[in-house]
Amino acid sequence: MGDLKIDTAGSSKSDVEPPVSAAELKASVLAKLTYSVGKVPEVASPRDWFLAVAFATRDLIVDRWLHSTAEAYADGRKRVYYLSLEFLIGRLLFDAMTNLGVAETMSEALQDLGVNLMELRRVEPDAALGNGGLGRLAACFMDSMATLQIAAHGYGIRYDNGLFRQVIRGGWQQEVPEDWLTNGNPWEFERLEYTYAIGFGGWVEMLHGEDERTRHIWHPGETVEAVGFDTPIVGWRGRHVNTLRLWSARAPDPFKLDAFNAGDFVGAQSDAMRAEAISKVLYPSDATPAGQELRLRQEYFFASASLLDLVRRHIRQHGDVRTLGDHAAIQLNDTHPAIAVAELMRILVDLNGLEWDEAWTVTQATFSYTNHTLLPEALESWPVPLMERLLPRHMQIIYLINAAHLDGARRRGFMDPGILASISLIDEHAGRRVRMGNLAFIGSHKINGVSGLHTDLMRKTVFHNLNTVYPNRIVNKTNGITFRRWLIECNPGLSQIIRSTVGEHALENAEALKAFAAFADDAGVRDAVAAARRAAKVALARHIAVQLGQRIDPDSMFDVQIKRIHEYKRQLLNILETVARYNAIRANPTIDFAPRVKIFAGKAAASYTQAKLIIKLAIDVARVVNADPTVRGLLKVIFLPNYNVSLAETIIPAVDLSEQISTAGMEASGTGNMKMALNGALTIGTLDGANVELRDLVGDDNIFIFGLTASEVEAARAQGIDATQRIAASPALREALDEIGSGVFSIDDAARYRGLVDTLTHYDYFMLCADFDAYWKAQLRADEVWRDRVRWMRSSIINTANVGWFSSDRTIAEYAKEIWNAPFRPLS
Ligand code: 26V
Repeated sequence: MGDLKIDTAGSSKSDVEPPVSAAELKASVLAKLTYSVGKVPEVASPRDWFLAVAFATRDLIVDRWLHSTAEAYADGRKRVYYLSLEFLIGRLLFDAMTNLGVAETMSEALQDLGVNLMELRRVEPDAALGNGGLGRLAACFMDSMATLQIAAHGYGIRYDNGLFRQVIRGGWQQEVPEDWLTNGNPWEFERLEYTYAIGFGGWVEMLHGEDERTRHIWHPGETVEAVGFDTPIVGWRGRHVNTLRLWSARAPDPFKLDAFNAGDFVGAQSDAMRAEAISKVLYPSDATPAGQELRLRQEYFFASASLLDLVRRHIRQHGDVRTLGDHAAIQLNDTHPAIAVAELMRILVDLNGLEWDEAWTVTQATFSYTNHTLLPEALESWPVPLMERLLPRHMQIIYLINAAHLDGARRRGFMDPGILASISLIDEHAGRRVRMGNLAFIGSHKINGVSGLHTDLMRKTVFHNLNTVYPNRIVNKTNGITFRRWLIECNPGLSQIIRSTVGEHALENAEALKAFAAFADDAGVRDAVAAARRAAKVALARHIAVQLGQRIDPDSMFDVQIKRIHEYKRQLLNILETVARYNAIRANPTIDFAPRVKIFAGKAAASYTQAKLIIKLAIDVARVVNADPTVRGLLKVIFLPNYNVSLAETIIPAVDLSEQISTAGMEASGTGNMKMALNGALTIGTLDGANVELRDLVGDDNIFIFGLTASEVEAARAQGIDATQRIAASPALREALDEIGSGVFSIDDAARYRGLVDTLTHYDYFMLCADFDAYWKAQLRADEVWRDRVRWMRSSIINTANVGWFSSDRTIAEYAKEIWNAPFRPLS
């Protein structure tokens, strides 16, 4: 299968079309400004210009898009459907222009009009339809699938409001709704023709026909319409364009006219509001039963609409629903779309009349599932009563799937009630619940983890028994990132150096980046890389000055931890080290620490109190450290608010030291680690997630690895997680904890962190105390290497050169070959 390639030689749009000129682009932008935005240049605002440029860019995409769509129909190549509740895309303008290869020409065209493209870029709001790693991975995969010319469709929800905006008030995180659609979205096309009726509730009728078969007819009590909105996703050099189809919820009746006429204006619209709430907001709080129900409604809404749409496409093209698995692969991005397994069975059996066994074969051949976390609190399950009420037919189908699954296991000799209980789709422990992970697993032919270690742990822990009953279904697909956004677009300086040393092809085919390692010993290249890094650091320093009014020295080491705030990611360990460093600097006037700026950014889930307290602590520590003259420029602490894709693009090229310090065994992969290493940062990290592969790629000399391994964490937890003795044995840790706990950093509320310190002392589940000394020593090693500028820059270049394997093009090629059996065109 690996060699199955699409022969599109000569038919790629960019190979046959002449490149567009600056004069043509200028004319196109002006025409868009006039006829689509309705403005003249003299009065056009930056937003008007943004829209005009986006529309002009979109025109360059549309022909290629139609061409790609027609080509996929014509050659009948297998299609890939990526189902994800999250697509964390960020901005599209510069990304589309770069992939099309028109960024420079456009910049020239705009200069003529007195418009600066680099400033215009920043006018676009981020499409923040995701929480973090999982959603960003989906966006990187969309880019790589288009680049490898896979006939892929992304399916998700068009949230009116994406991830909240984080504002810091008095040092505390507050969540503000984010409104990316307020000023219109130039990239999307509403497809009213692709509207599906999605049912909820109601009852199931059984019809006994003459052929001895019982037919089931679901009569939903409520119907919501799913309306498709398409965004084109442009691959490298515009050779192929795929579609991201996001569903928006619409009520069949906008309001009840009789109620409205009777003066009940609010009541007249209440049904519509309930229906439309489905696509209102990303990840509503699931702390309440109502919130939980909305989340399940979101999951079924988008899974059903996507399946109805892709089955319609399949039948139109291939005639027979039985061949679905030959022509379509559906990837479930985590368990969020797992209800699709039951929905496809319903579509096949109830709507298309297939026999149960036949339908199950099609279902398993079509689906595969990616697991993204082992954290027990993140493993989805739904109360049976809720499922019965909201999706009565699906609950019946789940029981039938479960019966066949457990019978099959018994027939194959698995009689142990403990094993059978653990592989069942129904968890009987805490009230009866449907386990979505088990449903996704047994409905799929392949299940994958997202790094070598994570996949190993999946086999040993959550899916241990399922892996015994269904061996060889679990495979590893280590995550990747798109080098288009995360190198070429965000780091033009480094990209230019790679172009002029290794050649343009190193930016196309990531494997060719390896040749850059030879330049680690070239003083001229090292100086050039150092200069590009400094420019990126100056740009970040400027951003920080504007945002926070803080001045930082671009010649300091930028020591950066950017990611969601979570206890297992251990921002708190980093803060403890910061406090210990602060103490050491004050206690020792001649200490030879490298001057550092510690930079933190990340959002805490709205209901995650402990994570919010950690943000507050980082900001409290920053206030004290930054105001203390005895620090002598050796330490600054910055918390940058509202971390998002665009802020990441500004920060990442400026990172010297990348903090990847999760408790071993807990971070499934991480992808920020890959982005920062690619941009030349050295990593300080544990042997967790894809850090393991990162160390293998760059070598021990070019990374600072420390701390307990995953198996050591397991053993240490078994010994007990009281850290009293460990703290007593580590003076630096003890002092830091005493200060934090006694209010040195919170004189306005001395008790603020007492509980936090108590927990660390007696319930050190995340092994902060256990790893503190090792982390401290690793940080001292980083100081030492930093002082040797040649050595640091050598390592930096080797990091960039050796992480080509982390390209999501490699990841997607592996999925295509080993999971989807789908053709693709490798980059040459
Ligand atoms: C979800 C939740 C939801 C409820 C409360 C706690 C909690 C904690 C973690 C999660 C994570 C959900 C899945 C996820 O985003 N996983 C991330 O996936 C990335 C892409 O594979 C991977 O790089 C990250 O390591 C992994 O955390």
